[in-house]
Amino acid sequence: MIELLTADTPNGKKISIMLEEIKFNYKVTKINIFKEEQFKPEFKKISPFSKIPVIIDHEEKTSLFESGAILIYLGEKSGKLYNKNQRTVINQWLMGQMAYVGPMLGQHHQFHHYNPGKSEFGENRYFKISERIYKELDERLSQTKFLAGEDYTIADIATFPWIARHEWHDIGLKRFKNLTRWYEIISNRDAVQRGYDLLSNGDRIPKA
Ligand SMILES: N[C@@H](CCC(=O)N[C@@H](CS)C(=O)NCC(=O)O)C(=O)O
Repeated sequence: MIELLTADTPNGKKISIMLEEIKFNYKVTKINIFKEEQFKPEFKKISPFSKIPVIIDHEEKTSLFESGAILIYLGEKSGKLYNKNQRTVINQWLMGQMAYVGPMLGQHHQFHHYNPGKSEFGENRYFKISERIYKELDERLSQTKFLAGEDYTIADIATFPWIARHEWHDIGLKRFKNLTRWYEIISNRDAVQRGYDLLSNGDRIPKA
């Protein structure tokens, strides 16, 4: 059994979507990051940067932090969505999500969604970077069906919950037809819909 310690955020949803896709038995333990539960010593022991998500694999008596590392672990363990022959390509799109797409869109959330009017520089900078990310993903998806090629992989699972915040971004997902096609295909997967509703409170995937 896998225990997923998380909050209901894009990084958290990556893992519940993956667990639904590979049909692993799991339970969610909520970490309230607004009440600073991530800084409790028992959580810090398994998450040195005090961040969600974390998993505990009770069968293996092991725990993991960092969503990309968790996706790789679950992909290897299940033999699904992380095909051995495609790993070089999958890793690039996964690392690109971890190092660029997630952190930049995360900053855009901070300036544009949570704190508008506080910094014109921050708002403009991350709006432009986010728009550029939409364009870059759209360009890639004009060449391939999914990010790492013709198959749906952990690289798509890592990226999807961030694009699912498109209403916060105000960039206009529909302007990007390949990204929209990709978004709609993934949105329609049953496992993705179940995993998106991480805390079972009826959270639905926003339409494109
Ligand atoms: N690179 C990390 C980022 C995780 C992350 O930023 N988690 C946020 C929520 S989405 C968090 O735990 N924030 C609480 C904090 O930083 O105190 C991953 O992908 O796992």
